[in-house]
Amino acid sequence: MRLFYAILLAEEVKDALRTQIAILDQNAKQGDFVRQENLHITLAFLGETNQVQKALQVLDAVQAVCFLLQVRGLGRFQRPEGAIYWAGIEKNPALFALQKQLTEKLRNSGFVLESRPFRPHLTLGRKVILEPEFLQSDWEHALAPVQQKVAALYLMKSERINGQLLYTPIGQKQLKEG
Ligand code: 2AM
Repeated sequence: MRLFYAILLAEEVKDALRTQIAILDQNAKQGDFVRQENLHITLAFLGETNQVQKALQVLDAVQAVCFLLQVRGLGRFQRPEGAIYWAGIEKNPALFALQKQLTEKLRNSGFVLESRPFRPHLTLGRKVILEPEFLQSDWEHALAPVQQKVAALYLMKSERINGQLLYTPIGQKQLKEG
């Protein structure tokens, strides 16, 4: 099973991002855009593993308090096959602490994780090539900051069904009220 740990988004945040994805989509020659229900922030990526019970135990062992998260800013990473477009996350010590705790627990349980630094983001589209006349800088300023409460962490299963990515929560850890 292909697994990752994620924070899921409030409807209000997803609505704001859907508008920005639609603008890109309407102006794209090419692109794989993230469907609204798939928008998420990854905290740790396990990839293909059969250690599902252990992954659920780690999720259950996480102890954290609910916190606020602000989505702010839009940007892109240029890639040879087309750009990755993303929405940014405002600097957030609680989010970094949660990611650190989770990845430490995973490593202590024997999972091997990538060692690249945590750069929280929301991927909006991949392999995107826009029409040359599209005003990139206008789009990058188009998102009003939106915030949400983070009250749970999820273990997600990732599948490709008929060419379409499907993410399903298979475990949920409620965070404590602060
Ligand atoms: P991305 O949005 O930046 O591509 C499911 O694939 C989730 O895991 C995505 O949020 C993806 O991030 C993240 N992820 C992190 N490392 C990954 C990797 N090596 N391969 C695929 N997805 C990865």
